[in-house]
Amino acid sequence: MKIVVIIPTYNECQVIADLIDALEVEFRAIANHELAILIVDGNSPDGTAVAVEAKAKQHQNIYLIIEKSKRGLGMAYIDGMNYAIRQMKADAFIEFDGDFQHDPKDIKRLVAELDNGYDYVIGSRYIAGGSIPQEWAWHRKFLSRFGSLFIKWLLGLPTNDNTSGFKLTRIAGFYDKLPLSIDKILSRRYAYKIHLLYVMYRNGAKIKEVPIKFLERQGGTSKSSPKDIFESLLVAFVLYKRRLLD
Ligand SMILES: Nc1nc2c(ncn2[C@@H]2O[C@H](COP(=O)(O)OP(=O)(O)OP(=O)(O)O)[C@@H](O)[C@H]2O)c(=O)[nH]1
Ligand SMILES: [Mg+2]
Repeated sequence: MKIVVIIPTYNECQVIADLIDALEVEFRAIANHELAILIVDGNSPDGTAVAVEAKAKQHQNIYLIIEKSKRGLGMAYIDGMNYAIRQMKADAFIEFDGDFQHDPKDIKRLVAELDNGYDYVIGSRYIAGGSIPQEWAWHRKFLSRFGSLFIKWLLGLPTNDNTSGFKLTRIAGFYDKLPLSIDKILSRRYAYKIHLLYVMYRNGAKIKEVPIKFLERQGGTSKSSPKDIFESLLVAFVLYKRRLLD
């Protein structure tokens, strides 16, 4: 199968080259699939795209989309997902952060569950064996953990990590159901993740959580903001209302 690792970036030039190298090493251990990297850069002023272009000269499986400007995490992923499906003819895609918070070594564990027949594999911080960074302030730990629990309860989800950024999606059977356009997606930012998870679940995806250790950023600065928390709750309430009307 063709599996595309989609990485949105905004000012990640400190680590993106090392991250690509680490992914390429890991890909060699997944011999039964064809893996590619698709970077969706928000026109970073720090030269992230230049660093990616240099790596693309070394490896043939690196693709780069440069957006006109920073449009939000959700929009970057939607652009990437549409490109992976339509232009790259992907069978599955993986959502992956560009700051080393996700461990490239975990990719093969997600892919193994695709091979086991699962459609949606979540790198989960909130099952046995998973974790979040110890360095996080208590309020970030609290909001992340209880936000995820609240979303699970509100939407009747079977999953424990409902805001994870590290996920594998099988495309066959789900592409036409996914809200992959600006007029369908409920958030252009982080909260798009809750919308896609809910749609996969409601459309009968076989879901598997595998434990991951979510690491601390290796460089650069965070783009997450308190707005993402409010938007996540808003998206969850909109989905809850839709569920009542279904
Ligand atoms: N193209 C694009 N990439 C983005 C945008 N917002 C965030 N990113 C990238 O998406 C990934 C996740 O964003 P982060 O800022 O790391 O969010 P986070 O992991 O929740 O926050 P930290 O734990 O503080 O790093 C990183 O690779 C960012 O560079 C955006 O608007 N456009
Ligand atoms: Mg991050």
